[in-house]
Amino acid sequence: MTHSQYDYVKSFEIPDPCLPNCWPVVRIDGKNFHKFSTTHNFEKPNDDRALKLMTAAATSVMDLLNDIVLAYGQSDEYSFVFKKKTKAYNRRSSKLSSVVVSQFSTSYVYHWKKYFPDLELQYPPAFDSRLVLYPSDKNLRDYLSWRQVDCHINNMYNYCFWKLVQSGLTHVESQERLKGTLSGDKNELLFSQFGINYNNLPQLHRKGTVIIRDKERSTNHLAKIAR
Ligand code: DGT
Ligand code: MG
Ligand code: MG
Ligand code: MG
Ligand code: MG
Repeated sequence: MTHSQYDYVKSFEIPDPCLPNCWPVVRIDGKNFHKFSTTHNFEKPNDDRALKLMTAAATSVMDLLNDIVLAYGQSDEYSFVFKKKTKAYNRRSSKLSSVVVSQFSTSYVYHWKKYFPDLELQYPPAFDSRLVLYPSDKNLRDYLSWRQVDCHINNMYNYCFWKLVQSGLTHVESQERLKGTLSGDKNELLFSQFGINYNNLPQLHRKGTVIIRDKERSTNHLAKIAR
């Protein structure tokens, strides 16, 4: 390899390895999906086509990166858990984070037509990504629980909100009606006013999607379960 006067610039690139013995988790999230979901008339509060498209894109990420053992998704986000001892990209954080979000974004666009055959994509969506290291199994479990609780809380609020709007209240009135309500109050509201038993709503909406790699089968076969 030839050396040049420019070689010194390489030293500005700071190493960013993931610590050993930690679970690397990359979370991607749609940029301004408030606008994206409105522009594309996503069904409220959950659009199954959009959720399935997210899962198709996540599956494509897992097909590309064999060291991802599990993914969890809800709303406009997906978390990807790499195995603790992954050597992919020499554990370089920026590489792992960027290849995940890049594959996810292109797959989302690539598969769009399959899930929205009658609706043209209006503009290219963007996703952000971050990598977080979890040092213990408990921390990892708690991380996944945290994302699932977020799914539950938002879903319950959104179900109530859109039911109130459909019943004739304005957005502001619906917000006011829900201000300060606890989970039990929202359950009660759905049941008494709309005859909906929250626990009978689809698990996909209440709990999100888990994708696990099936080790028994070839690495490209992924078993999907909705929890
Ligand atoms: P960000 O992430 O800070 O760039 O901003 P947003 O707008 O993406 O906010 P975020 O990620 O906290 O919330 C997700 C947004 O996406 C939220 O406005 C609801 C919308 N969204 C996600 N999935 C669905 C869906 O299935 N149906 C509808 N109607 N909206 C959805
Ligand atoms: Mg977002
Ligand atoms: Mg946000
Ligand atoms: Mg989000
Ligand atoms: Mg290269």
